[in-house]
Amino acid sequence: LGPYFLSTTGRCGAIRIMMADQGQEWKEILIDFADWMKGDLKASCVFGQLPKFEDGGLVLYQSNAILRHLGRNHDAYGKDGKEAAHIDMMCDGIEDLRLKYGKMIYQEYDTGKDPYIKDLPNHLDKFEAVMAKNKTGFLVGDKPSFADYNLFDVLLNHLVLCSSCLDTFPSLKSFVEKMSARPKIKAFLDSDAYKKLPINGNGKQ
Ligand code: GTS
Repeated sequence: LGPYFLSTTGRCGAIRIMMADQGQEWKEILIDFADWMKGDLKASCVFGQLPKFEDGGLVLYQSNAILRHLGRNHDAYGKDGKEAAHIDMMCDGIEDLRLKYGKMIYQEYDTGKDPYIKDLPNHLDKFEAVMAKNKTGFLVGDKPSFADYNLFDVLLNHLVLCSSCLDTFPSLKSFVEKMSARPKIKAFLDSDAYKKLPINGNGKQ
């Protein structure tokens, strides 16, 4: 496995957390911004962006496609087509939140942070409802899917933005606590490899 990541947690957080929890070993190549700006790697990427992920002969771009690939390979994509469809749906909902978060961080942090935090419960309550309804501690089915790792990563980022953001969402709060306590995830979150990276490329969080 050989993912190329920009030197941030960014869109690679969920991929790393999932690989760690699934007991995978990977070699990662971190690209610092100065090297990225030289342009050669960017020009070689299908969509001109990282992450890039290599698994044997397979080369993949797009973080959600990479998560789906890991989901297929690690039995983390539901037990049947119906669960897989719901997992896809949840992943797309997480993507919508990730895009809103990225817009605030990269385009309007100074003026947009407070309104974003004020509006955040109107987004988190959707995930809370699904989590509470499923009752297993996961979004879909009774074990973690790639959407759970994706949600977990997004929630960790939001807890840095606003440490109280889950206080009114008991199912999400318990989900984060339980995911954080899974031994391989805990070891990864405690590692320098995780801690040394900023969440976002512009230093805002
Ligand atoms: N839809 C893409 C995905 O999900 O992989 C978006 C990828 C993306 O935004 N990549 C950023 C990038 O390459 C880095 S990160 O935000 O994922 O950390 N930025 C540099 C550039 O030149 O666009």
